[in-house]
Amino acid sequence: MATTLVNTTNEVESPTEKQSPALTDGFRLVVDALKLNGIDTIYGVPGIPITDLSRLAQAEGLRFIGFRHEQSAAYAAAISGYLTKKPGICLTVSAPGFLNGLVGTANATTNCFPMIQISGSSDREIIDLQQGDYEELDQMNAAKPYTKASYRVNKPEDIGIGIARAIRAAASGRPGGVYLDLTGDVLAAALDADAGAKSLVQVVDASPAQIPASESIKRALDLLASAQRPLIILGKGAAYAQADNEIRTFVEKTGIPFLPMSMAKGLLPDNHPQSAAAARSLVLSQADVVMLIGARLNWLLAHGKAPRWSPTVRFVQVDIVSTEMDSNRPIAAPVVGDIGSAMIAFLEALKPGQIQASAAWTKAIEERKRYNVERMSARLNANPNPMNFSSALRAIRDVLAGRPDIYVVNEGANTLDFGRDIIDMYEPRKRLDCGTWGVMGIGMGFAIGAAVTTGKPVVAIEGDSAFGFSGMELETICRYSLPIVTIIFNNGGVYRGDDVNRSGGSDPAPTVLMKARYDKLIEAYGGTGYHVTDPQALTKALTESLASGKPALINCVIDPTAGTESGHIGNLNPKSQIGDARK
Ligand code: ADP
Ligand code: TZD
Repeated sequence: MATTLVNTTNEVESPTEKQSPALTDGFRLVVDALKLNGIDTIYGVPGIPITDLSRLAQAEGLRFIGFRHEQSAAYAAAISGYLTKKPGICLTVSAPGFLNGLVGTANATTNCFPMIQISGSSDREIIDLQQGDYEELDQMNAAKPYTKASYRVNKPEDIGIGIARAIRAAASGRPGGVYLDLTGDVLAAALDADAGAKSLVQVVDASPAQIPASESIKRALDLLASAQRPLIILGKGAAYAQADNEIRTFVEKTGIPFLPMSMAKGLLPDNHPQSAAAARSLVLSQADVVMLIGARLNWLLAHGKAPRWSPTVRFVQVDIVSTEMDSNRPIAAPVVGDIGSAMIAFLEALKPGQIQASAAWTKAIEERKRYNVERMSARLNANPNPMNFSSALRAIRDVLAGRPDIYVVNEGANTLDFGRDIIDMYEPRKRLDCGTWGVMGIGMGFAIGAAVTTGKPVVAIEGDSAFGFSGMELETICRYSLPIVTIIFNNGGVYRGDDVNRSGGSDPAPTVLMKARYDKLIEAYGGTGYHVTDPQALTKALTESLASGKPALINCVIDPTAGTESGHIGNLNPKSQIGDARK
């Protein structure tokens, strides 16, 4: 796309005369608007009509991270938004590229991560009359059901306001994925440079504090004070809020045991004495008052219902969205506001000694923790040959224990479930995983997003099936020389690798994959590959690759019979009412 910046008149001007107006265009206005709002990175895949936009962004000092598939680019943008509270930006081409990215944007909406997918789109007149344009799709309307907001810019002078609206929609209130459609015409259109500069909008306070009502704070504290067996559940909304000190002070001042949801692990360290993670079933079923901080009562918490929960449990819920209250169970003490403001208000209103966890409750939890840890330790310390999930994760856990700065990405079924339980986290927002949808394919995108955003090393612990969804991004990792170590738990299948074709035919069973040498893949891109079959070799490979700070992949061979169907959520598979559906 040629973009010329020329004077529009041929008149000769004297030096004292006003210069004829310089022009700008849509491409430049987009880059200027992003820069004005402090955005420094774009994740995307170039092509018609946004190739020049990616080039110009790079020329103007933005970092452009080019992916092999838009879905991973969107995951990277989303996790960057989660880590920074500033919307991550994903740039896609029209129709198929847009749809590829939309999965990641929808996942951001579901997980409450702020991101903006900006996509070029084809000729509006042709799209609207369905006359068959190149990559024709009514993208703005397609995006609506999956995003927090979906906008289209039709005039270059609206680019500034369009980007401002997108930023505010993504970051304010409950964060989410936002779609911004930029037509090819708008990108190419020229505008007087002064008018263009004036049209830009710098968003003031994109995510304003939302102070909860003081009555709601008092009601919640009174309820907690009346509890015999109180519990605090920390969700990824609490991690996102970056109110780490206030949350920790409240937990410690009240002495209430806490349970972190998977991405809230590390908000308080996993070895904190008040952590009830190792007594999860006990505390969920016996707590009489539960304070939810940035966690929804969705499937991940069994909807707050019996038998996992006490039928008489009462809830305090701290959330920025009022309609989250009473979603599954009645909420006795709703606290609607942002978690940072709410925790400050709680600490101000809390009277010394007002809330104390009873000694009997704390003792019961301690005893159950000890019992469960002992029971687990036998499995964890065993050395089966071939390795299983536990013995491999033990080796990884021990290396990572000395490196709390490292980001851990984790996906798979068993790899996820065992990984969550075995790998302790010591710092907030360091664990990034499949989240609310339990989606496979976030691995490489999250790893790249975390490494690019923070400059810190990342270890991605991946099921072999999970890895396959975004495996080509190894090339992206190597191209940008990112400090990412990918560990593949290779049991040769989805869940496990030993299923059989029930027809007796020669095709592999639906869940079976090749026990491939994934370490060779990264070697094709100049990274370092390791092939390990025992915990000692895994320890050595991980230690070595972290020390190198370079891209590496560890093909970690585990027992094909290790693992259970769907990991810990096998109960969600529909069971036929007329017998075994597999035959
Ligand atoms: P988890 O999966 O860890 O249980 P969820 O994603 O279900 O967590 O819940 C996160 C909740 O946090 C959402 O309901 C969201 O509205 C809320 N949330 C996100 N950011 C904030 C914030 N800054 N203040 C208050 N609530 C927030
Ligand atoms: N597709 C998408 C996008 N998300 C999904 N969650 C699935 C398919 C279904 N699925 C799971 O829920 S887990 C999983 C799939 C395909 C892979 C499990 O195998 P794995 O992990 O090798 O990644 P384990 O550790 O061997 O169980």
